[in-house]
Amino acid sequence: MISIEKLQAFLPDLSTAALITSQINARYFTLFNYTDGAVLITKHEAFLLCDFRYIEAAEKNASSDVTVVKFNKLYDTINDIILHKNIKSLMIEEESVTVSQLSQLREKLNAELLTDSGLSEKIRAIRVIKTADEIAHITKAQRITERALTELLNYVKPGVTEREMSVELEHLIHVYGGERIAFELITIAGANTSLPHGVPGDYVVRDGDFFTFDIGSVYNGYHSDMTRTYAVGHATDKMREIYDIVYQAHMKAAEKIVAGNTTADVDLAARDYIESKGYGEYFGHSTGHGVGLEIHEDPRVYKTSTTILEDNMVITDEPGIYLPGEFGVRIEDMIVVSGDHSYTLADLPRELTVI
Ligand SMILES: [Mn+2]
Repeated sequence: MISIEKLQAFLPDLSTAALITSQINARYFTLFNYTDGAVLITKHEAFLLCDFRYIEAAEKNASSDVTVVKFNKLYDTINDIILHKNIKSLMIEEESVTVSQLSQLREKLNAELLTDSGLSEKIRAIRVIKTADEIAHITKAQRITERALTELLNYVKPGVTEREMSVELEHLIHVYGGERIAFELITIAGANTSLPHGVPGDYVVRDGDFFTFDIGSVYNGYHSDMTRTYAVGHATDKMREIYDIVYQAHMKAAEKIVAGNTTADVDLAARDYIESKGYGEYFGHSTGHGVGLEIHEDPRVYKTSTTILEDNMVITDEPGIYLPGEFGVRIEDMIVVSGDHSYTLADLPRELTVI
C-alpha cells in the first residue's frame, strides 16, 4: 500500500480528513518540498495546496497520487475543499501544530478540529517503514559520504586541525552530490573523542590520536549517518582493546537486527557485552535510531524500547565507549531490516584502521 493509502485507512469515515501542515510530513506524502502550504487527505483523495511560487514545480514534481491546488488564501481554499467534500472534522498534527497555529486554525476553518486523534503518531508509524525509493535515497546519501570520507582520509595526518577536516569534508560532500550535510559534522580527535557529540575546533591532530568522524549527507531529502574512528599513525594496546570491544558490541547488535526482535534486543546485545568487559558506565547513550527524512526518527533503539523490528526499517547501530580525558571510540552503520538477513548500507570497513 502506498503511504497515502495507509493514512487514508486511518481515517474513520468520509467526513473526516487529515490536515498536514508540517513541512516534512507534507513532503513525505506528496514527494514535493515546499514551504507555506498544506496537504489535505480525505478518505479517497489527497490535495497539495501551494501558492504561486511553487505551483509550476508542484505540478511537475509532486506525486501523481495528489491533486495540486493553487491557493491565494490558504484557509479559504481549505474551506472550499472541505465544503465540497462534505468534511466535518479535521485531524491535525498534535506534535507540530503550535498553540498560535491552533488558534488560527480554529478561527479560520469551518470544521471541527481533532486535536488528539493520534495523527502525528500514526504518521511516524507509517514513515518508520521505508519504501524502496526511500532506501535508495538513503543509500545514495551514504555513498556520497563514503566517497567524501575516502578522499579526505588522504589528508588526515598529524598537523591538521579538526576544523580543517570538517570544512573539507563538507566541501567534498557537496562536490560529490550531497544537497547538504545531514547534521553538523563531528570530526574530532585526541582526547576530544571522549565527547560523543564533540564540536570540531582548533585542536591539532597528533600521532597516536584517535580521529572520530560521525558524518552524513542529504540526498533527495534523505539523510545518512555513519561513524568511523581511525587511529592516526599508531594505536596503543589500550586503544586497540577498547576499539575491539566496541567493534564486537557493534557486531553483536547487528546480529540482533532481525525482523521480530525488539529494538531493546539490539540495544542490550551491545550494552551487555560492553558491561561484561567492565566499560558499561562509559557507554551512556542508546545504541541507535531510525534515519530518513530526519536524521533521528523512529524507531528509537534503547534498552527499554518495545518496538518490534519490521522489514524495511532503517536503523543505526552505534555503540561507543568514552573514557573522559583519554579517548572514545564509536562505530556506526545504518542497517536495513530484512527478515533474518538484514544488511548494512555502509561499504567502508569497520575494522580498526591506522591512517
Ligand atoms: Mn547516529
